Amino acid sequence: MPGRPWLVLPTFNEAENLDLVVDAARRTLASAAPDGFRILVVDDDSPDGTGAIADRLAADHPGEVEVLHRTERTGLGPAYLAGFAHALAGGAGYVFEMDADLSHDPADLARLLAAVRDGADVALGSRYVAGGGVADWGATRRWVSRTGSWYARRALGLEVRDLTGGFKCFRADVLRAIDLPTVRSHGYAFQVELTYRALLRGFRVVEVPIVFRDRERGTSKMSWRIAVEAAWLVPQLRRGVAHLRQPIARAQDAKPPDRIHTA
Ligand SMILES: Nc1nc2c(ncn2[C@@H]2O[C@H](COP(=O)(O)OP(=O)(O)OP(=O)(O)O)[C@@H](O)[C@H]2O)c(=O)[nH]1
Ligand SMILES: [Mg+2]
Repeated sequence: MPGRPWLVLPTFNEAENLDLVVDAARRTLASAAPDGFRILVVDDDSPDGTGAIADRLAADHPGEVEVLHRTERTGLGPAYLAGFAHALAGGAGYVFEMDADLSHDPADLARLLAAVRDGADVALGSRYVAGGGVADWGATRRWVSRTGSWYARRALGLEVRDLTGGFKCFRADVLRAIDLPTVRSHGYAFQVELTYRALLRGFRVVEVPIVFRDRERGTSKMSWRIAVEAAWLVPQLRRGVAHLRQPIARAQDAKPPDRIHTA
C-alpha cells in the first residue's frame, strides 16, 4: 500500500492566510485520505510571524500538521526541495505542492489525488485546459503567464498546457526518480523543471482543470526577477537534465517498463 499523502506548503509572510489554508486543506484531506495525511509548512523565517502560527497549528493538530523552519529565505524551489526530502524521509506515498495564499483552492486537492490514484504519476492543476482558468487577473498578467507556458512548451517540446503552475500531486516514486539534488531553479522555472524531469523519465503526467484566484490577503512574491530567471533557465534545461533521459527501466528507482509513457 502506498504511503500517506503529504501536502508541502511553502510560506513567506502568509500570516493572514495560513489558518484558513490549513483548515481547508485538513477538511479536504480528512475525507480524501481517511487513513491519514500530513501537512508540512515550510517557512523561511517570515518576518510577519507565519512561523509561530504554523507552530500553533502543529501543536493543535499533532500528527496532521508539522513545520519545517528554515533560517534563510532562499526562494520557492529550495523550500520545496527541503519539504520533499522531509516528506520522503517521513514515508510519504504522495506529495502535493500548493500555494499558501488561497490562489489554489484546497478543495481541489481531492481531484489531484484522485487523478494520481487513477493511474497518473503526476497530476498538474491546470489553468489552460478545458474547465480551468484564472478568475481575476488583468490582461498583462494573463499574457505573461500564457506566454511563459507557451515559451516553455516550445523550448522543451512538450504537450503540457500549464507548465508554470504550482498546484501538483506527485507519486512519491517520481520525486525519488528525478534526481532532486541537481535541481537549481527557484521560481516558475522550478515548476517547469520538475514536470520536464518527470516527463523525461517516462512518467505519466495529466492535467486536472483548476481555477486560479488572485490572493485576497498578503503580498505577492512574484517578481520580474523570477520571470527573467524562467526565460533564461528554461532553454538550458534540455542540457541540464540530459542525464535523466536514460530508459526508466535502468533507473535506480525504476517502475516496471510496461508503465512507460511517452510524452
Ligand atoms: N518558504 C518560502 N515560501 C515562499 C517563498 N516565496 C514564495 N513563497 C510561497 O510560495 C507560494 C507562492 O508564492 P506567491 O507570493 O503567491 O507568488 P505567486 O503565486 O507567484 O504570485 P501571486 O500570484 O501574485 O500571489 C506562497 O505560499 C508563498 O508564501 C520563499 O522564498 N520561501
Ligand atoms: Mg500566489
